[in-house]
Amino acid sequence: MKKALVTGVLGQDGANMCDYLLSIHEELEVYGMMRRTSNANFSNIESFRNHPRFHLVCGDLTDEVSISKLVKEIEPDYFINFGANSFVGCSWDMPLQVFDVNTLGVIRCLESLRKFKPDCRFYSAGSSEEFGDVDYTPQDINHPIKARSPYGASKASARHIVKVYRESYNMFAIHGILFNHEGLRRGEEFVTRKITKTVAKIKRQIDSGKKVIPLELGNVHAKRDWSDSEDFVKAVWLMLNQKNPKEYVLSSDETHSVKEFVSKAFAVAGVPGLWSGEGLDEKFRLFQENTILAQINEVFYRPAEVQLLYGDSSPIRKDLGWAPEISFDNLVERMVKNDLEGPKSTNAT
Ligand code: NDP
Ligand code: GDR
Repeated sequence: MKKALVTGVLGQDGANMCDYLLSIHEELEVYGMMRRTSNANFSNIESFRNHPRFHLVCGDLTDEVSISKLVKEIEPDYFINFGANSFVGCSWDMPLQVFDVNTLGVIRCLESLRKFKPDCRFYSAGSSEEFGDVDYTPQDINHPIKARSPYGASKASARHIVKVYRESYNMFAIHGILFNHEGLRRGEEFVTRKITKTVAKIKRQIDSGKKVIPLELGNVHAKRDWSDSEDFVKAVWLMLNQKNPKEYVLSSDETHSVKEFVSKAFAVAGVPGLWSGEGLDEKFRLFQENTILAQINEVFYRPAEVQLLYGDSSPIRKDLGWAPEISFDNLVERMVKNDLEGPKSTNAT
């Protein structure tokens, strides 16, 4: 039996990856690593937590002892590192913690593998945030590193160290670049989930004749290349199983503004609206009525912003035959419908 160790299992991608691996492989033991917290939220793994080939293990990317212990005990054939402080917005407030988890954490994984399981295949989750204030569009794997946040810089540093280990020790270690990806297991502080959850709440307020409490956002003009995480975990697995450790970009190859996401999400919920105004006065109002559905609150602005992300994933589509199945419209629809159904449905199936 082969073994895969996946960090960040209570988060979006870790849970989707374990779910996917358990569903496609009968000959794979899957170890999901969570960090110890006083009140952990297991909702993302409820659907497979009791699967006979799934094992929930504890470890922390900031603690070398815990990572080495797991590598020694499990002897994984695949190590998929989705664990991170993944929220760009908070990375200015805690840059040292972000580097400790996202950069030093990667070194701890690589060192443990180098010492105890050097033939293990390692995936490090790179980010389009490394491209920052982009030089050209669409961005491919050769785009220069121009990070705009401590988070982006931490991922760029991780990318360099993965390359160093790959070339120095001949390890199968890759840092594939992921553009934004969302879905039913998405954390609530990220803009897509914040929008879909609030849209569902507003729909309930309207239906029950209650006062509408508007959605509050920061920079609604930012453009992102949004995909579904369920498509991406399949591509990461393809990357890990190719002959040579080549790195790829994963993206939908489309770009949409936050404003567009908001309009679509309200439309899916049957609450059509229109944007008007500029800057801090920009508002999204219920069609032909004055009710404000969404407005700007500058507390959500960031010290430096990445205005435009738009990927080029043609190389992985051509070389490894990957093709995403969930379009931008499907993604918005799935997320809004899931949130309209209420809290019980936040466990993806
Ligand atoms: P999430 O925030 O949903 O999941 C990250 C997980 O990492 C959480 O479960 C978190 O634990 C865990 N974690 C945080 N700190 C530690 C630590 N010190 N030790 C062990 N685990 C820790 O992120 P995603 O699933 O969306 O992202 C997965 C990876 O992909 C991340 O590395 C992210 O930076 C990267 N990425 C994501 C993109 C996206 O759009 N989703 C795009 C590009 C890159 P807890 O649940 O306790 O908080
Ligand atoms: P991002 O995702 O920073 O791209 O990082 P996020 O959803 O947080 O922001 C996307 C864009 O929306 C703008 N925005 C807001 N964002 C949040 N969170 N809350 C708001 O109220 C709001 N209003 C406007 C942001 O300014 C930004 O421009 C995600 C994460 O998953 C990273 O881990 C990953 O590496 C990158 O995607 C690629």
